[in-house]
Amino acid sequence: MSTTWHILGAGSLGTLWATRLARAGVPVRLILRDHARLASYQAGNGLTLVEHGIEHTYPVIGETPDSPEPIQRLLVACKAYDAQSAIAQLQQRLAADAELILLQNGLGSQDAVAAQVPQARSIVASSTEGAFREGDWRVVFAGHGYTWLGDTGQPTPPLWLDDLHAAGIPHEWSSEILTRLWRKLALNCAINPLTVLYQCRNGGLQDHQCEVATLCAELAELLECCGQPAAAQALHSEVQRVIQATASNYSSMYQDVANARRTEISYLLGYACQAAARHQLVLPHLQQLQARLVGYLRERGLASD
Ligand code: NAD
Ligand code: KPL
Repeated sequence: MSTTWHILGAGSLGTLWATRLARAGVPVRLILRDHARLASYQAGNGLTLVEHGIEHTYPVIGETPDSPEPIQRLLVACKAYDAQSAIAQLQQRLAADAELILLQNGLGSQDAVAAQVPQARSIVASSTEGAFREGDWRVVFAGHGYTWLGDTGQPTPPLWLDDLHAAGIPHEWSSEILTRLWRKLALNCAINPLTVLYQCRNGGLQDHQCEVATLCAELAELLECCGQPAAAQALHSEVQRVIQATASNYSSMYQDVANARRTEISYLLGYACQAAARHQLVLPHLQQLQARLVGYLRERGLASD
């Protein structure tokens, strides 16, 4: 019997992973916030994944953080700002040689979690898959993509990548996972805040090409300074390519703001500006962008951290 995957967070990505693992016969348990959420979940039939318009429901077992069973493998599928408090609730349950798979976007939360549970192996992920919630316990698989996984402290890939293979989760073990995370952070910093400030789809940034180019130049300087030259390579052309390829999409940050949800700004632009300050690097446009975004969020009564 293979090791159980505990999945923390029944949101978009947590459900996307839980349903595909369950479909492949891999043992999965879903950790819900509290007894009220568990009762609501248990009143239904399980988790539903909608793919190409066809839906399937999987009766994944749910539990609360205070369940007694030890956790050997934990997929952390909450937002970056929830990761530390979510792990704190589970700390007592983590086996001595537990493995954590961290799906959070941006940078900062992964190091914070790893420091919180130094006995565990923390594997970080960067994903281009896309999913959104259509209601409680129901997720739409919106964008097929890829997930890169890696461990900056230990290059050996874990054996459970076979589970991902069986589940049809496209993935690759990467020895350059930090480069991937930095590159994605830079892309998100060049695109997402501007889509919020200009209230536009990604393609709308074609009307703001100078601003995008200036930000890319500053972000590339930051990446070089942070020891990530590979992530800096041809950043501007990659950003232009993504803007074109996703022209009709609203960025994830745009959608968070439109739905009055907290953004992951602190783990994207906030992290970038802090890194610049640590290196005494003056990046005026990036800093101004952060100030504009924080102001925009505050004016609308939204969290700006
Ligand atoms: P989401 O908001 O849909 O889901 C997060 C879930 O975690 C929510 O259901 C929330 O209630 C739950 N949660 C938070 N704290 C918890 C706790 N203490 N105990 C139990 N549950 C808890 O978020 P998402 O869209 O799945 O994103 C997760 C991460 O993946 C983010 O960092 C996001 O940027 C990244 N990501 C998402 C996508 C996507 O398409 N959705 C793609 C790539 C990366
Ligand atoms: O990842 C994205 C997001 O919306 O968060 C893209 C499409 C790359 C835009 O930055």
